[in-house]
Amino acid sequence: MRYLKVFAQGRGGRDHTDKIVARFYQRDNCGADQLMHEEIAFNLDREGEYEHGLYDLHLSGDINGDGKEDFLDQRIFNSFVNVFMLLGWFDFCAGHSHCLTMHVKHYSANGKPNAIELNFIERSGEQETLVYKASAYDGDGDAVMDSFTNTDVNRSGKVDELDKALIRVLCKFFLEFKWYAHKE
Ligand SMILES: [Ca+2]
Ligand SMILES: [Ca+2]
Ligand SMILES: [Ca+2]
Repeated sequence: MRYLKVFAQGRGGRDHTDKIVARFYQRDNCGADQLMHEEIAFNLDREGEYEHGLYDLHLSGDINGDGKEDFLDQRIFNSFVNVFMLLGWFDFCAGHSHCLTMHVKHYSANGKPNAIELNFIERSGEQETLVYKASAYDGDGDAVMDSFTNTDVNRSGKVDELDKALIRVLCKFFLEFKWYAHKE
């Protein structure tokens, strides 16, 4: 199984995000996780202020697996990072951190992903706690997710269309990474 783990690092609060790290893991049959590649987006502002959409990307190469290292890799990762930041799923308190993992949960008969799971995890030392999860489903088999769990993913205190839009767009970019094994 392949999955993606994303987290932000900074000096406190959502306005002081220094970088966002995305790690692409592969889990073998014995349950051991292997880090296959890591991508980083640094905040460009020297004051450490979060400036929407402005990142200095440090990519390992061809991250969408199309055989080319080009602007498309940059564009997908930049877009993904921007949506991830809208979740506000970070906590820079000492000893605590938040991360999001995403993986394809299910495939349709034609081998296309038709369910994606998002896990919102809090880490404290070596301990990882699943705080909540969200899922997206593709009902009509075109590999575009079209229904979503009622999850307050941006922690606004209510579940509304914005939460669904965030899940939908996150899943869209996640699928563009092609970080899944066909028909597990
Ligand atoms: Ca590429
Ligand atoms: Ca669909
Ligand atoms: Ca919400």
